[in-house]
Amino acid sequence: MSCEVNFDGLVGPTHHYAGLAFGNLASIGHQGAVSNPRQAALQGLEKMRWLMDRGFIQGVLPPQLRPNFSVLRQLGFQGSLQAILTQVWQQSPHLLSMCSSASAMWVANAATVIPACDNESQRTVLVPANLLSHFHRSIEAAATTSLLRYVFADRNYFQVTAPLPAVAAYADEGAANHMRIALPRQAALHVFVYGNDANGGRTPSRYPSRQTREASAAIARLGGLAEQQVMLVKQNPEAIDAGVFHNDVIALSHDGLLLCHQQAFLNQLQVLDEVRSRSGDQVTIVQVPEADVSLQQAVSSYLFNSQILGGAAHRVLLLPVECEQDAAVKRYVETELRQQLALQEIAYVDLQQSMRNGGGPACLRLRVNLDKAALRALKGRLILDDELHEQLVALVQKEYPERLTLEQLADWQFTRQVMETTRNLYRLLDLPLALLDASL
Ligand code: SUG
Repeated sequence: MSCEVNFDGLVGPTHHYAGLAFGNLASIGHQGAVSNPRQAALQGLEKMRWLMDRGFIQGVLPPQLRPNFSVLRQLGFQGSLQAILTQVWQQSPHLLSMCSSASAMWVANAATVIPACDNESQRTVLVPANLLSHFHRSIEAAATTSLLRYVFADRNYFQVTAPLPAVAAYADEGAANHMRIALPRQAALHVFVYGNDANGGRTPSRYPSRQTREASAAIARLGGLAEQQVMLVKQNPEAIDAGVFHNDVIALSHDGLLLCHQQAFLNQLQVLDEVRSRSGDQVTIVQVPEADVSLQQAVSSYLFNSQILGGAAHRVLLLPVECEQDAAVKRYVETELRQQLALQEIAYVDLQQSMRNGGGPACLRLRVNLDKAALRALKGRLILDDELHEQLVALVQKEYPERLTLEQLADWQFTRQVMETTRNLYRLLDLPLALLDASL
């Protein structure tokens, strides 16, 4: 019997607001705001604790080393780490900001995961995302691949592939554009959502699409999925233009449920008919009408970036607190969704620090289905218990800055402290410090 383990990305100590993600309205809207990395990490840890307290198995993934000196060297900066820092700050503060982004916290973009029970090899396949639509995110891929290869090293249970080729035709943003619909008497259906494809068709006009059909098809192949288990679905270009930069901002799946906004997909009625017929009518689809929650409200409240957890006996919905603050969204959740999703518990979580960069509850987690043996085969100390949670909170409280501006990123003493904090986290999580070499 396998169960879903949520691995949340721990926010790194360089979390800041640089307006780096064009098409992500929150990121652009908070450019230059002063961030609070300590609060950001504590908010994330509080969310993890909430799940753990309800009996869900909760994992944690560490931040990456920032700034990413390895990329700066690749771009021609030379000398000691301190010399590199000085040069890049003089020549391009923006580049330093990109290379210092804590964006690896949004682990829904770390990889796409195909559970062992869904494919022929009977191994969980993880395909690290190349994240190439934005420079600051593309530099995550190397360290993410090393980390996943270390944690999921046991070839009896796991296979971690290489990221897809880093060219626009294979732009891939991981699990954020993938939905798995579990079905009782047949193989799970995998819905891959993309924004554009080589054959043309409608594309967004304002904002970029971040996932291609070709990338999604390649991941389905790598995951060893049979053709009848795979659907490739195009995002609604209007949704992308309204700020839906990933599918998980407008739709989500859990077990046999699919929850989506009325405007999530192109040709939505046909898409949903096909989901129904492919699943032998065993899927529960809840479509949220524009009249109840507008596209704009979906984006500002992040309703669809919530997490549905648990089985039918105790189904829980965990939403960002922004959904509680929007009266229409709250009403819809507490009446319609409570009933249609048969929810036993609804809770709102404060992730404001991450939300200001466009990262809600679901962005911060990567779902991995694991049975007991596979769970035991994991390397590192990544499954949260009271002790680990306490230790992480203590480390964050002691070492994370409470206020961070761009200027501080250029300060050598600050950088040394941040690097030491990252090393301390790896020590606490029983991860080899050599994993940090990819960023040095
Ligand atoms: O890629 N924001 C991230 C948010 C990712 C959210 N993830 C999911 N939806 N799964 C992004 O747009 C902003 C960083 C900055 O502006 O400083 C950023 O990268």
